[in-house]
Amino acid sequence: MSLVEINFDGIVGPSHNYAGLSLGNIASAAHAGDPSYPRAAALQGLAKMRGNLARLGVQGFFVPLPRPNRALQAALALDGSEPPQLRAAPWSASAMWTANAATVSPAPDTADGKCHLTPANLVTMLHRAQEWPDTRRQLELAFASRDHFVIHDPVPPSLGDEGAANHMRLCQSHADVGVEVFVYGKSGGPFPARQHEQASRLIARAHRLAPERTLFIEQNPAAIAAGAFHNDVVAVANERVLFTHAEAFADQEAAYEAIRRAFPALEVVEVPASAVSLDEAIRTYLFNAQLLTLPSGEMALVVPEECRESPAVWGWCTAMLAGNGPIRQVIPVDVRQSMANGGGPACLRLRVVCDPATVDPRFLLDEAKADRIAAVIEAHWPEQIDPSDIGTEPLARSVIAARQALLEALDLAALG
Ligand code: SUG
Repeated sequence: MSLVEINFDGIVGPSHNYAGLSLGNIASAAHAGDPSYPRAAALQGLAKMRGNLARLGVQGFFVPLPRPNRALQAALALDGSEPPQLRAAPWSASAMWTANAATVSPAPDTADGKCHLTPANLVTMLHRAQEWPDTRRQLELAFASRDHFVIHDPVPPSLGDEGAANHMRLCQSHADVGVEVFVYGKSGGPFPARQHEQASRLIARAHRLAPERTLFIEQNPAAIAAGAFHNDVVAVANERVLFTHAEAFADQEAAYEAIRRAFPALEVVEVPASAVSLDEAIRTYLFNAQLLTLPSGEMALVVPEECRESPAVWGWCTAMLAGNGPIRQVIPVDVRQSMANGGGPACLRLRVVCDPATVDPRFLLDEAKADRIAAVIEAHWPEQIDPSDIGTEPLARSVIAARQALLEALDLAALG
């Protein structure tokens, strides 16, 4: 059995829109009420997937969830007098950010040698709390082999859990035993701390992780207050490397020490605030990057285009590449439609270390399938959604039909 890391990207749904739903997410608030471009958004995400497929030889995906969510619409007793945010919640395409779909503990880390997944309850935000039942159905289909995967119930409310966005794994190589680091928030100034410590601890127990290889670290409240609503906005790990802003954790030095005790080979690539301020890191999403191990063994950082446009961030990247660090390439990608809602390259993917032969092949991408997905998006995804379209029946019919066409093209009508 050959364990590799597979990135499962969320295909951006046909109802992608900017409703300003996420308190503490600066981009979401800044773009509230803007027109959105679902077709362009989905094609941007697909182009990122194609790039990583070419780089890594393997890429997975999840399909959009059913929207508008009729059950949530009914539960909200909508009659037109409600605020627009409430009307928009059942339409959210937020499941595209699959880093929030689940927390994943690969087989080498768990006591029973199976890969454990816990769907995130996302209870802090109404529009995200509706995701998990449909996400879970999809995980159960994609990872149906009970010999290899265990899918847990979500953490009970009101313990907030936002999934892999607050979870990092350090290891020599993906197939080796890893140290799992759970990052939780306690406070975030005016903004909610979405990941609760007891939710993280519960998941670690359920996944049967070894206590000596499991760490719980507090996120810097100042980072949350500056707009880092998930840890993956200020830090990312891959194999032995932790790429982090210097102000990511409540006690930065203690965090490094604790990780190093459990994983002595740790290499920290730290960006000081003097080079890139917390605000600039959050604006450009430098850390919401995919840190990939290429087949050559070199590491590449897939960053948003916004990083190249920032003199501070690009200056730091250029100097880093000129040095002798473990990250040898920086690859900008255009995911601007997702970025405008606070979702960068790393938000759009869930990492699962497993043998690809154990995954339902319908969720694995190849070039021919990418062409089929592109054709459906071009034919069916709305070109533009204006705020006044949200809640209307013509748009409901078109996004339902668009998703249905995709499910049929991918032989996934079972999720209809
Ligand atoms: O939960 N944005 C998402 C972005 C999630 C990013 N994920 C990670 N960092 N892993 C969120 O805040 C905005 C929706 C709106 O405003 O319409 C939104 O849900």
